[in-house]
Amino acid sequence: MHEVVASILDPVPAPVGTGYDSIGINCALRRRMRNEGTMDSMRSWQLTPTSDGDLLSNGGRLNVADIRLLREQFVDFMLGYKFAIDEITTKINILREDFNNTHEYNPIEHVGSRLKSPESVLEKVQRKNYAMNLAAIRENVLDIAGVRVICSFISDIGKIRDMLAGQEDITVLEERDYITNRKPNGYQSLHLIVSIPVFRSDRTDRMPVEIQIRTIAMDFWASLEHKIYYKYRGEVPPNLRSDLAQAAEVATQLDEKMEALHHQVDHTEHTRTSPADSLDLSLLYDSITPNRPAHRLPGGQPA
Ligand code: 0O2
Repeated sequence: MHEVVASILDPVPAPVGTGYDSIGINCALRRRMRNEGTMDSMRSWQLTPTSDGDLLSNGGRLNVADIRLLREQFVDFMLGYKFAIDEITTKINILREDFNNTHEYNPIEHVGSRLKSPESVLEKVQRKNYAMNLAAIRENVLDIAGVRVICSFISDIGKIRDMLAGQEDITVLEERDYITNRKPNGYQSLHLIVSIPVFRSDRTDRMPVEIQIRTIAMDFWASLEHKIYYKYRGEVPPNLRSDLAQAAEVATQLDEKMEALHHQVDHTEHTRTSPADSLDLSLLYDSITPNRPAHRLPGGQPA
C-alpha cells in the first residue's frame, strides 16, 4: 500500500540547495509562485493504474476514484501547512518592516521557507516507523512547514526568538538549541517548533511550523554542508568531514568577532516613541495642504 501511494504521489524532484527559497521583500512574488507551483505540482500527480484501471495494494485493489480522493485529501492536508508558512512569514516580515521604520538597525537579513515535498513527508513517516495516515503525520511530523530566519549577529537570534514566542497566537511546542549544543558535524542553528492558528473557510486548525534561526555565517556553513551531504548521499569522506568541522569553528570565530565589532558601534537608539493620541495634527495638516488658510490655534491666533 505504501509503495502504491508513494508512486501515485509521483515524487516532486528533490530541490537543489537547501530547499529553502529566499523570500526577501523583493522576492515575495517568486515565493508565491513557488508555493503555488508546489500545490499545482501536487494537483498534477499522475495516477498509474494497472491495465484494468485499478491499483493494486498489499491488501487488495484500490480503484482510481479512491486514489483521487486520497490525493485530494493529501493536497488539502498540505495546503494547511502552506497557509501556516504564509502566517509565520507575514509575522516575520512585519517585524522586519517595523524594525526598519522604528529602529536604526534591522536584525533580520533574510527570510526563507519551504514546504516539505510529499515524497519527503512519506519518507520520514516510513523512516520513523509512524503509521501511514494523516492523523499520525499531523501528530508526529512537525517540520512539514519550515521557515528560516537569517540574522546578522548571534545576539539577534535570541531577540527574534523572543519576539516570535511572545506573540499571543504563537505557542512554542519544542525548542532545540544547536548553538549552545552544536551538532558533532558543526551544525549550528536555533530550532523552534511552534503552532499557529490557520483560519480556513470552514474551520480553524492549529498548525506546526519549524522555525530555524541562525546567523549568515551559520547559514553559509549549513548550505554548503547540505550540498556536500547530498553529493555524497550521506557518506561524506572523513577528510571533508574534518574540513567541515574546521570551517564550522571558523564560522563561530567570525560570528564572535562580528558580534564584538557590533557592540563597539554606538547603538544608542533614537527610537521614535509612538505619538500620543491627543497630539494636535493640525500643524501637519497645514504643512501638507499649503494653499489652505493658516490654521487658527484655540483663541483665534494664526498658527
Ligand atoms: P530540509 O532540507 O530542511 O528539508 P529528522 O527530521 O528526524 O531527520 P529532527 O531530529 O526531527 O531530524 O530535526 P533536527 O535535527 O532538529 O533537524 C531538522 C532540520 O534541521 C533539517 O531538516 C535541516 O533543515 C536542519 N539540519 C539539522 N541538522 C543539520 C545538519 O547537520 N546540516 C544541515 N545542513 N542541516 C541540518 P531536513 O528535513 O533534514 O532537511
